[in-house]
Amino acid sequence: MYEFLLVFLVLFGPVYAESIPDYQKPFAPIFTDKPVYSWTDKIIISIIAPSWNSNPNQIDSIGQTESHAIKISSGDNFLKPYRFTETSSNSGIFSGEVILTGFLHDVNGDGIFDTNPKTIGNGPTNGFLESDNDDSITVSFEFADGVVLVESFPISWNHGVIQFSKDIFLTNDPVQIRVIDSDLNLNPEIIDTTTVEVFSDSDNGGIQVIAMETSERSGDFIATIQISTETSSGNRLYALPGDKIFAKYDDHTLPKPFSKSDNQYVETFATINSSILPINRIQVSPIFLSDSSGNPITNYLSNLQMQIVGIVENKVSYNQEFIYFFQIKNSNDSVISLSWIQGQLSPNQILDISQSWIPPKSDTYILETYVWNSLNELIPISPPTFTIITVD
Ligand SMILES: [Ca+2]
Ligand SMILES: [Ca+2]
Ligand SMILES: [Ca+2]
Ligand SMILES: [Ca+2]
Repeated sequence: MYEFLLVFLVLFGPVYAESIPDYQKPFAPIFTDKPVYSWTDKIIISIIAPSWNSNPNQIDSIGQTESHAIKISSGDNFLKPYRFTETSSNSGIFSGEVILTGFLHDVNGDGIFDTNPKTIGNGPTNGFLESDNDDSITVSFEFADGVVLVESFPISWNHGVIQFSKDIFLTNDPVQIRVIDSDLNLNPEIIDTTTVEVFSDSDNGGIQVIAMETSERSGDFIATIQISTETSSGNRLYALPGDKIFAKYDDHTLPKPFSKSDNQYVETFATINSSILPINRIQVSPIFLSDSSGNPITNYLSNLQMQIVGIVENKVSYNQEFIYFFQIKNSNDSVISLSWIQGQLSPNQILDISQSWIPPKSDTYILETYVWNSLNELIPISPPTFTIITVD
């Protein structure tokens, strides 16, 4: 029927406007811009009703009279009559918008309702309609006497999703966090916000950041933070290389079979890496040998105490734990001494490390140094050094 009418319209133009609807086969050309809506979205509805295009040179409207009313309803709440206007003077397509206002509900668990439910408006774009979380919206239009077109479409809450923009961030990367939950698009005409908790292995308390909706109706929220290797504040989260960082928010708008009062944390994580490779995080200088007063010595004698002195420099901008090993081998390649010093370096700190040693006899010795991050992980954080000395 509809295809036939279109052909007719092309051939005879406005004559079509005079045609009488087929009461026996009413088509139901009511369309919406989305198949499913969240509880506080905007609904854009179109009705194709060429027979109501009574003047091809002017914008006609439908639905505002009681006899041929448009009714938009959700549960017990409804708007009627509701006026739709023609999309252009000769389109025969009529459209209207309604903003769903949900019901009284606290979406973030702070004890304060975040919605403003109301049902008011007469069209074409000023309507507000209260709606439940798992209602359906019904649009009806009495398009000819006794012929009512009806279309329904569902409302549903959604499981939220939270994401970091990458799996691994370097300490100097911006960190983007995204929340996708169209239930948090509480007002489809403004940019909404939502709060996200972000924390790390090094700072379990973490920070709270505001994520901004990417457009008025997107239900897609983005926040950007920086990593700090010193302290958390504002949009900076304290995290060290090797840490996991976490982002979460509490979804108080869960689809069935959850109930209205249920809530569930939605969480994700990423890993922080230093932009400096582990092997370059501490710089060591070659060792030198001194007497007990710290004066360098050049002649090495057996049974005389000397100090082996190394220098470490922290090359990263955060505190670093380290273990510095001295290992001494004799000319048979046997380890005759192993000792270590454990400590922490503040950002860019330079430190002398010294260990006393008494060569047991005349020989050629190899003095080796190693720097690791910890006894548990054994990650080298500087290259080893090797120094050969001959003791008389
Ligand atoms: Ca018209
Ligand atoms: Ca609230
Ligand atoms: Ca919005
Ligand atoms: Ca939700």
